[in-house]
Amino acid sequence: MMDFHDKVIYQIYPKSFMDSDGDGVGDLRGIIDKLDYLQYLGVDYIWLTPFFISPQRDNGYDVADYRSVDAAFGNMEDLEELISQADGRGIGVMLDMVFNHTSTEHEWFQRALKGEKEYMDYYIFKDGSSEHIPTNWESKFGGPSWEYVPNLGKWYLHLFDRTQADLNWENPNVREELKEVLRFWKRKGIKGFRFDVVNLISKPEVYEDDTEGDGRHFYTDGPHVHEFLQEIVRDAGIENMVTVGEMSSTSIASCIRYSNPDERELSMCFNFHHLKVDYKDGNKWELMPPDIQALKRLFRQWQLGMQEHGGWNAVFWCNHDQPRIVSRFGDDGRYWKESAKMLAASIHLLRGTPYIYQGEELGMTNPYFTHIGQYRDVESLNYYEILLQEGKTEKEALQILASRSRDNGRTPMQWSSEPNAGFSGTTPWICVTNNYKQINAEAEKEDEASILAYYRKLIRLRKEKRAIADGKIDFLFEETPYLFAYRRYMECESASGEELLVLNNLGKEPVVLDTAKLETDKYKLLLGNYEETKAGIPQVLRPYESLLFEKF
Ligand code: TEU
Repeated sequence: MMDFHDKVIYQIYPKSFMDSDGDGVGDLRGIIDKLDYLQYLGVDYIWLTPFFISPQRDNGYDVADYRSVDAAFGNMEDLEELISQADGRGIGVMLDMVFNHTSTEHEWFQRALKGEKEYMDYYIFKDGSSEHIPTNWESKFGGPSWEYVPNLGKWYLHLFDRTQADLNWENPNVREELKEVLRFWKRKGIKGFRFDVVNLISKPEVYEDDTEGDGRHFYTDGPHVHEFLQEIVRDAGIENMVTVGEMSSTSIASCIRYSNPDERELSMCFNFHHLKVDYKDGNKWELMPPDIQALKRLFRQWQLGMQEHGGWNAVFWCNHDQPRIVSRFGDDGRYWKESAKMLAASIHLLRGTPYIYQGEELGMTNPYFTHIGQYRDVESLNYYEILLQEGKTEKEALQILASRSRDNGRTPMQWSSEPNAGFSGTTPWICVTNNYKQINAEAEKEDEASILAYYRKLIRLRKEKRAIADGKIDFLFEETPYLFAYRRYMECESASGEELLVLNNLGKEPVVLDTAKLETDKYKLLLGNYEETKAGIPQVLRPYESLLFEKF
């Protein structure tokens, strides 16, 4: 078994996790204060999203210095203490390496702007007059992906915000600089890395207009991406650490290469195809209910494709860019508890390493903001304007944001029923979701039937059952709409021949099970998400019901 197959990783968005110094912004000491909670939950690693010095145009994904702690989050001593205190609890710290681009406030870019050739070559500058944009590619946050610098008479590429300039990975000096960053953090005791949009680092040789799309097919999983990854992983000496690449619009074939141990690239990959099944015609800003059949199909394809060719998935529903899953594919009203638990089980029992995003383990919901003034995210603010320009009314645009904004996942962690959800002694940088009196960690710790308790059980089960961590997977009842069912089993296992059966109803209507296909008297119930569950395999699954059985 690879070292990370039985591990669970918890993502922390420091700005919204815990504010220890009462300024309304979460910080590193706040994370230290909550390590006991993370140990109680049972996670093996925490991945911290960027806390480096940054102008915060994109909440830290615009890094101005890769080897620093922004004063808003604390200082290097706080980080060192966090690493050592986490280590004492058996928790490894993973950092977020934003290596596709830097902030335009980074020293390298500032020197490039002064016309220093050496540093201009760190970025992607193209000659041209202000009227001649190099290509028609679009930024992921809306608008063109090029910005003109009048005093240089050149354009620079930014696939994200214009303050996030893309690095030129073709330049070996850039790669050396980034390896040094990795070595620096390794020496500090960091145990793993998440690489931000790392499949976008290799740009094409020729820059030309995209006649069919926004330009992504020119640079997604680009020509030298595998070479570059192999090189930095090898030279920085991080082959044995846990690494995960965030892969934008990628393919199964590419992710097999990124994550197959023989290729010596990364431990695993995030892909987002399953989180686009509610985008109408692929457009995030057009509302549509989730297409559950497409969701089932995608899981099946990715699970089987990766299994067949030795790849490894990071499995997840939530992160700081995504709305809350219980509000999205579940039901945050009547079936809040059941659907949150079912969604948890449906991915934690898959083949892959599960990620939990802070608050997901409590069943935190979208906040349903109603004013544009409540939003903070650069993408949300840009798209609000774009939607209005496209002719949407304010009400319609707000409705879209309430479902799609990245801020849905960025509201403060709900620790208790105290003011500001126990996150801060003062008004937080972004509003708390107003259901925190019912949904919070303190209340759920007291309740054996809570969503939190369910996540703890799922984490423990991964450590107890080899079939979960390392077993094979195959899918059952594919033709039954809303039924997401699979088997996990150890092959060639002499002793127990461990085999598990997972049944999830992804919908709010009951699902009839064709039990003739199962040896129903051979299964023992291990876990169920309803408070009362009969021991055997039922004829009908209740709304959002989730059951885990072991075969004997
Ligand atoms: O995100 C990459 C990315 O492309 C998306 O998740 C993006 O936020 C979404 O497609 C917009 O609709 C990563 C980080 O997770 C994100 O927070 C950063 O803003 C982005 O990279 C740039 O660094």
